[in-house]
Amino acid sequence: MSYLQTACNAAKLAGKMIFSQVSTGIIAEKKSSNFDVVTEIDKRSEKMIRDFILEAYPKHSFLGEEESYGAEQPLSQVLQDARDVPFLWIVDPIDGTANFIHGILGFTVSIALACKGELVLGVIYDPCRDELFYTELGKGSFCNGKRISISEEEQAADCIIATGFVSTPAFREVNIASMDSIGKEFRSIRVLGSAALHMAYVACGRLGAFWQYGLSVWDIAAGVLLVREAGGMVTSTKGKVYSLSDQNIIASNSKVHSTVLNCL
Ligand code: 2AM
Ligand code: CA
Repeated sequence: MSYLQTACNAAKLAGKMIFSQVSTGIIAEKKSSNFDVVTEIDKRSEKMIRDFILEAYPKHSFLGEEESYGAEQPLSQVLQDARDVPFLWIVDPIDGTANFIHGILGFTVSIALACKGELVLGVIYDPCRDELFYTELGKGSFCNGKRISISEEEQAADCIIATGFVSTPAFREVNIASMDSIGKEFRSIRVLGSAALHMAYVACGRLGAFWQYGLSVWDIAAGVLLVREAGGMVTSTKGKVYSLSDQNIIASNSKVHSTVLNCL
């Protein structure tokens, strides 16, 4: 089985399990604060994906949001060392955990593979619409077997842009502040609750752009390659080419990128 097929199968397996658990009374556990929550389903999903991938490739490295890092090394170190790691799987077992907890249908599974620090594969599965987005470096982006590409709109006023709020108060504040200027330029703003879903929607042209402060690598790694391979652009909010340790990002159809950049 190819790496891509393995990632797609793992994402679908976990995604269907998550979807079967919506509104079944799953309890949220607090992580760092009331805003930062996790459920047993996040952990079950991560274990399913980790077992699936590591069974196929026992020598590969695995970085998951919930349980697979942090014990020995801080995340910043893991990302700094990533350029020496031949195969690093970067996994968000549920992106949009808050939606999942509240019974709102907006969550995804996100799986990326980085080889020596370079993103080579990305899969985002939305079990709510049964949409499987996937890409490989140099091969374009796809959704459910069809090639996808970014929107052709040149003007921000013709595009919908999305954003989101992480659990860290300082990042929320700066994100909210930036909505004022962005809201004046774009047709409308959406907050769907999953950064990975936003990235997938930029890649397939439903959104013209997405920006957010305070993200982690597992939220966006798959989406970064998906957007790039669909013809779009991903940078930090300072306009630098995305690197795995960037937390503040803009993803767009390229044409409206500078408008977002100038608003921040
Ligand atoms: P999560 O559901 O996996 O927590 C919501 O706007 C988006 O921000 C989701 O992708 C959510 O991922 C992410 N998010 C929320 N809190 C975060 C945090 N403290 N660090 C990184 N990403 C976060
Ligand atoms: Ca996440």
